[in-house]
Amino acid sequence: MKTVRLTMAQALVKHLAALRMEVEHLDGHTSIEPYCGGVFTIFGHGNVAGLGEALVAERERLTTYRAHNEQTMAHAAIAFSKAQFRQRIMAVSTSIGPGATNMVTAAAVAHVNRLPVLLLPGDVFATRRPDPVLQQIESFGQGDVSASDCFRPVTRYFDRLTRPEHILTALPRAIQMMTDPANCGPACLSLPQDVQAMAFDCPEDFLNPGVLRFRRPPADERELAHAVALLRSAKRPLIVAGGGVLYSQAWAALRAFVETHGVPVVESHGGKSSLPWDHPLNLGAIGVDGVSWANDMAREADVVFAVGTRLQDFTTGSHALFPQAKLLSLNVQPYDAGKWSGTALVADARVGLGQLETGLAGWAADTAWTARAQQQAAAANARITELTTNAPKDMLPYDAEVIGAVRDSATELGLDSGIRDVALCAAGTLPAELHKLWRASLPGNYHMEYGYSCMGYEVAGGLGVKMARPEQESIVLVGDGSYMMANSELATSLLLGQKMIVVILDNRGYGCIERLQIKTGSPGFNNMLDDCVPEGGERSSIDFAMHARSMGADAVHVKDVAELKAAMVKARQATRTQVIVIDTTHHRTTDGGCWWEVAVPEVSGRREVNEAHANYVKAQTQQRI
Ligand SMILES: Cc1ncc(C[n+]2csc(CCOP(=O)(O)OP(=O)(O)O)c2C)c(N)n1
Ligand SMILES: [Mg+2]
Repeated sequence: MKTVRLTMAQALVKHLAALRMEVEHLDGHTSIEPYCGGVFTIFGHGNVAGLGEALVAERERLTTYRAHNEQTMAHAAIAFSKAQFRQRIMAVSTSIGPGATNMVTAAAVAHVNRLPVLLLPGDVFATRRPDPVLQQIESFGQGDVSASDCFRPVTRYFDRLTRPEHILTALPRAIQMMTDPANCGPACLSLPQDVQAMAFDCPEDFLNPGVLRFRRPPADERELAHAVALLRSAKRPLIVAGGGVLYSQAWAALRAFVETHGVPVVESHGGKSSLPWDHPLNLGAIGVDGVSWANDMAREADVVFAVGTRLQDFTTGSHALFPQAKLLSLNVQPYDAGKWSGTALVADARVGLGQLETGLAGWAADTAWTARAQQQAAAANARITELTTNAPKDMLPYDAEVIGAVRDSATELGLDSGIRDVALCAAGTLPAELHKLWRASLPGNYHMEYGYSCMGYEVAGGLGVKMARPEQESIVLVGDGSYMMANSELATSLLLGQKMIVVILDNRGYGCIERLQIKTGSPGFNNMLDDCVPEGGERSSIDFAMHARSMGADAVHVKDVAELKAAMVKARQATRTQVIVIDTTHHRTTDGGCWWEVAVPEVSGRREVNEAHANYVKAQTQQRI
């Protein structure tokens, strides 16, 4: 066997640079692409000398990007992979200690959302010779614990490489996991700084890995037979499309299935854009953030066919939305397929939908059910136009109008927003409004991180989307609170020449949480900025446009929705990152969503809390248990 003398870091970087993936595109054609889209890194002690030396040597084959915060640069990497339906990744490298633990939240984001990212935190010396080094946490009771152990519960593969040749097993295992559709998630290879720099005899084969492919596991014959029997018994079936439809690129199979059998579709946050917004059988958003017409049909369905969804509480109304229905779950991951005593069909979504067809020949939903869904879907689109364009003028604009103006600004330029734009968000009032109201015509044009719903994902996520889909408009819609939590990758977007449009909705606080607080019986407290000024404090006055400008973006504060639309037209024509700020109200939202379980205190001196608790206990009786 031919070998070459390399440091562990050099072998790692050369392997990553050489990896190729067979990527499937939206139109179905495939091409061989670099698997790793680049490395985000902030250097410090623990990665600058070892990994840094290897990265600079390979910079022609594998690009290194500098960012401003470890958590958010990892968010950008995660968004990159989500926007490419998990087919490509980025790696993220940090120093030891705070650099590493800054990235733990991002690891959790990727873990919850089943998204691949290769995390490469630096670690303390394997030899322990200079201990304790700067930033070493020092456990009194466990000699082998370091800050990097925080990654264990939030990664799907964790390894600490204490010898250079460990890279030969650790890296292929991490990649195997990230390219396995069922187990896909974040991998963490923690790299002690001395080991990064140690040399070993690296087999040359390691530097020329084979082409990667996602596998598509078919269904088991017996599970398939049960699934067919269940669907054949259904008169009022409803498909819940989840993120798995997108990751499996099963949109054409889903469309064929629903059109053949007359089955209406509702979409989770993860699954939105599985069907075009104007498909006659697409009822739109289901659940807590759903629309009333979709939720009404969910309450009457006799079989809910969950395709590629984790069935989280926002989708199922904390399991109280469709307790009457029998559940069939098609999922590549048995953990998900087996949830809530449903009938499991473990398979790739696209393959599984295809396999069902033989057994379902001649079967269709009741014609009245299908017709009702079609009427609802048609009426829904008029309703959405109404909600997003015709708000009362006696108060500040609300999120729905902002969504309408952002969308319609494309029309002014003769563009189709549904095709052109990727709308991105993660937390606050906006996810519910976007879920209900955003119109996506192509898969992936709705990019919502609503697994971890991590404030601070937004601006960085917009950067990752632009890097993955340069031909599209990356539009970040973000609340003032989430923007304040993490915004520094705005500067990175300018540094890297990756244009995005950021629309900040400034309602002066944590609007959605205040509404939740009041709904659960408490007074508004500690959420809106004006309620949080102690004696001697100063009323908050953040100039978001000036803030964004200071980082290099073009930014304007618009006074109303008409100005917003005009600013959006200009922003679309610009080539560099644009920020538009608009004052909004948190007192107005669209309705339609179903109950969500939030625990209300059992005893309280407040009448409102007691009332909320009584309602809470009543709502719980509807839950599937
Ligand atoms: C990192 C993180 N911390 C806290 C929360 C809880 N949380 C969810 S939304 C929200 C407020 C968001 O405020 P803003 O972005 O201004 O949106 P608004 O609700 O005002 O529309 C908070 C505190 C969260 N989701 N993520
Ligand atoms: Mg706000």
